[in-house]
Amino acid sequence: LKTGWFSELTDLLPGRSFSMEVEQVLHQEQSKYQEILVLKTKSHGVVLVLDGMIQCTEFDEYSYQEMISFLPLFSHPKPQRVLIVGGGDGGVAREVAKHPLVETIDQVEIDDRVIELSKKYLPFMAEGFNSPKVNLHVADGFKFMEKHTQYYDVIITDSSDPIGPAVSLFQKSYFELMKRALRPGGIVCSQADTFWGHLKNATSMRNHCKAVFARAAYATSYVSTYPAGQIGFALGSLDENTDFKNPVYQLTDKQRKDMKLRYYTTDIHKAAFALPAFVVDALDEA
Ligand code: AAT
Repeated sequence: LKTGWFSELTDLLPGRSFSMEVEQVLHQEQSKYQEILVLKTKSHGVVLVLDGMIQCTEFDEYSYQEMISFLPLFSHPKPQRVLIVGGGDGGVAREVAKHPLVETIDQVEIDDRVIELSKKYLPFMAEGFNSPKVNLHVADGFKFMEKHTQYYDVIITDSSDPIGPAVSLFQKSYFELMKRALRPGGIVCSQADTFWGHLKNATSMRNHCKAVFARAAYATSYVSTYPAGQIGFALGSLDENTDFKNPVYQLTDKQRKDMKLRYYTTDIHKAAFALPAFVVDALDEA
């Protein structure tokens, strides 16, 4: 390896690696839950890395934060109470707070060090925490879910990968807890890995939704700095009339510009459910 480069080397991605040239290591520590690394890179601005995996880069973070937020929010007719699990950088809170019908946002992040470091080094994302709609809880998302019943309209799980503290958020029992925490008509959306090489994880997340909810779907997006440049989302709805492919709100160009959206459009929303043949077949068979 060239010196001065960060390489994503983890057991989750055997035999391959994505690298970026580092200008400065802004911060490095072992928190109670994970190894946190904040880098200033030549090509991607500030980058947050947890346990060796890239969580977000200044260059393309909006592609992920907007999609994980607006795929579920624009599929729900009245998303007033939203819960975000994970998302310690504040980027998803920033997006969710833009939705005019959202009244309250609870967020439960396990690691307060991610929150504090994001406020310091990723203020363009952590600005999400400044919204008066946001109530931040530092706790385990799985345990938080056990304590809530029939309360939320939308639950967004912006979790790190299924290793370390996030493992429980990929289990079927977590989807059952989310179902209980939703009001009638509620919708969930979870980070669901890439179908390139991790097809089993992707189908398993969609299957949890299918087993637990009246409607389930898998959507995809491009995120240039995530493994294989692609990440999926598992969506579930308590309402059997939910048609994820056709959002209940279609944004005009003016509306999306007013909301400062840089990735999400109504066309991108619809297209997110068009999947490659091998993925369609794997989901059919799963
Ligand atoms: N916004 C994109 C960044 C993330 S961060 C994921 C967050 O989930 C981290 O801050 C981590 O501390 C938090 N987290 C992990 N486990 C739990 C848990 N059990 N309860 C609450 N929060 C948790 C997502 C990046 C996706 C990467 C894709 N490769």
